[in-house]
Amino acid sequence: MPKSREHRRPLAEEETVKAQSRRLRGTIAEGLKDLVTGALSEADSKLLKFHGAYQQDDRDLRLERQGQRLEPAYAFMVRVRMPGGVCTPAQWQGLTGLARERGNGTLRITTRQTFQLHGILKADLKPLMAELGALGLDSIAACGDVNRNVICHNHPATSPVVREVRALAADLSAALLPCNAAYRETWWDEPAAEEAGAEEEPLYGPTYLPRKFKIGIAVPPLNDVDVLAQDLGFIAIIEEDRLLGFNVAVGGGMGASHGDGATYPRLADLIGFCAPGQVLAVAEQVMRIQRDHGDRTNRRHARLKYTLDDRGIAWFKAELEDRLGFTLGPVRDHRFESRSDRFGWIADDEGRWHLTLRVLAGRLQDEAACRRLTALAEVARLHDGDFRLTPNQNLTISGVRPDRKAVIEAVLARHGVPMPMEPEEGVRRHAIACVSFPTCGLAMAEAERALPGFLERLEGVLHTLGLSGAAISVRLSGCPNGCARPRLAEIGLVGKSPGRYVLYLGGGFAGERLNTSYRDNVTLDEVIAALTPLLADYAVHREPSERFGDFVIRAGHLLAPDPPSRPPRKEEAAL
Ligand code: SRM
Ligand code: SF4
Repeated sequence: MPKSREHRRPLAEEETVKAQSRRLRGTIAEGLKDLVTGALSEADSKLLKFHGAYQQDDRDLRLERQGQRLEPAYAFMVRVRMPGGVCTPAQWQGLTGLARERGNGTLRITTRQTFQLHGILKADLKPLMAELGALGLDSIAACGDVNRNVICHNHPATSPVVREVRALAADLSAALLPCNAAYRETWWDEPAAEEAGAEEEPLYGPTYLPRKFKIGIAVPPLNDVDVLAQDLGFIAIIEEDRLLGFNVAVGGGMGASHGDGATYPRLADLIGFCAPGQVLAVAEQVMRIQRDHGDRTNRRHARLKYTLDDRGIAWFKAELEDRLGFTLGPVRDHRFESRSDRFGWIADDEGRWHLTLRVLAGRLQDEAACRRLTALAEVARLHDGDFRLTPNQNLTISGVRPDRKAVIEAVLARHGVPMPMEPEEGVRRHAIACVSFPTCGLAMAEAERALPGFLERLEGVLHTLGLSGAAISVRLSGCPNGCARPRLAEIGLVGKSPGRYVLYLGGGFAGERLNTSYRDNVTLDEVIAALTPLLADYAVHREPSERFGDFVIRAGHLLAPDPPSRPPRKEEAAL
C-alpha cells in the first residue's frame, strides 16, 4: 500500500495487542488459572494464536446455549508445528493419547501437513502443551502473524532429493521461529527470562509480521504443496538426480471475502532461481520485506500478495536483490503434472516400503466400521520407520521393512481400515475439505461433514456417465478463506451461508490455474444438477487425456452467464 494512504489510517487493533503483549505473553498464564469462564480475554485469545492455539466454541450448540443464557461451549484447538509433516511412531502414539485424553478423541490432518487437536477444555490446555513438549513437539508459530508450518513434498520414493528438501523445510522452520521465551514460560513453566517481555526479536521486531506467512517446497512433477498458493514457494530443479536449486515464487494466497473485490485469491509469481544454499537468505529477506512494507492498518489487505500488487513485482524483486546482496538467476524450466498423493505401497531404492492411505478430509477417528485412530496407534507400536502427512490431508506409513508389510496390513484390516482405493475412485482420490463446522468460528457452510455425502452423489453421476475413474480435483471450503485451497480445484465449492455455496470450475489439475465462478449461492442439489450436463458433455466430447478443468474452458462452459440461483421473491413469482 502506498505510504501516504497507510499513514492516514489507524493501525489494526491486532498491532496494538502485539505491541503491548510483552513479546506475546499478554496475560495468558493468569487467564488460564481462571476457570470460572471457559474462555480467555479477547486480547489473550488473539495472542494465543502465536502459541499455536485457537479459542473456539461449538457452533452446533451456540444458539441453544445463547437461549439458555450460558456462555458459549468454549474449547481450544491446538495446531502442532511439524515441518515437512514427519513424525515418529512414539510421537504418533503420544498424539493419539492426547487426542483421547485431552481432546475430542480425533486427530485432524491439515492441508499444511500437520495435526490439529480439537475440543480441548481450558483446564486441559496447559497440560496438553506440556505433554506435547515431552514428545519433542511444540505448537510455536503454528498460527499467528509469523512464518507458519513449512510444507514440502515428503514421499521418500518420489525423488532422490526428498531428503534434502525435508531437511530444508526443517531448517526454514527453525530459522524463522520467533526468539522470545513466552511459549516455554507459559506452557512449560521455564523460569522467566531475565529480559522477559523485552527479548530481542531480530527477525520479526516487536510487532511481528502484519499477517501470517506461508512457505511451501515442491518437487516437480508433483505439486502436492500447491506451491503457487504460498506466500513464498520454492520449486526444486533437479538434473540427473541432483538438486540444482529452486525456482522462487512469491505472492500466492487463497483468501478472499464474498462481495469484496479488494480481496482475492492470487497465484504466486515466479521471480527467479536460487541455489540450495541461498534458500534461507531468500526466505528471510522476503519475510523482512513483508514485515517492513505489508499493510498494518487493514488485516484483509495485509498478506504479501497485496504488497506485491500495490508495489509491483519489479519493485519487489529489486528490493529483494538489494537486501540479499546478490541477484536471482533466471527462472528454470519445470513442469507440474499432478497434485495427487501416490496411494498404496511403493518401494524406494533402498528396498523400504511406504504405504499411503486415504483419510477423507484428514480426520482420524474411531467409528463403528473403521477404527482408524486405534489401528494407526497399533501400527505405531510396531513400526520403526516414521509417519508422513501430506498436504492433501492423507498419510504415509513410511520406511517399512518388507517383512512388516503383511503385519501392518493385518492390523489395518482388523480395524476395518480400507487399503488404498481402487483406481476407479477417481474423484475421491483428489478430494479435500476444510474443517468448517462445528469448530471453525468463521464457517459459513458445512465442508468436512458435507464431503462424504457430496462425493457419494457425485460418484453416482460419474458412474452413470462411465466416468468413475476420471481424476477430477474437488475441494470444499466452508467460507472464502479457502483453507482447502478450493480456488485451485477443477470443481471448487466455497460456503456462502448454511447449505449454500459458490461453485467454481476450471482450475488447473496441477494447481497452475485458478478457477472461475460458475454458479452463485447454490445448494448441493443445485451443484449436482449444474455439474451433471457438464460431466455428460465431458464424457462424450473430451479429448484424450483432457482434464475436466481444461475441458470446461475449451468447451466454452465458463462463458455462460450465471442464472439467478435464489428462489424468486414473492413479487417476482407473481409476475
Ligand atoms: Fe485456514 C483461518 C483451518 C489451511 C486460509 N483456518 C483458519 C481458522 C484458524 C479459523 C479462524 O481463524 O478462526 C480455521 C480453524 C478451523 C478449525 O476449527 O480447525 C482454519 N486452515 C485450516 C486448516 C485446518 C484447514 C484444513 O482443513 O486442513 C488448515 C490448517 C493449516 C495448518 O496446518 O497450518 C488451513 N488456511 C489454510 C490454507 C491452505 C494453505 O495454507 O495452504 C489457507 C489458504 C492459503 C492462504 O493462507 O492464503 C488458509 N485460514 C485461511 C484464512 C484466510 C487468510 C487470508 O489472509 O486470506 C483464514 C482467516 C484468517 O486468517 O483471518 C484462516
Ligand atoms: Fe473455517 Fe473457512 Fe477455513 Fe473452512 S475455509 S476452516 S470454514 S476459515
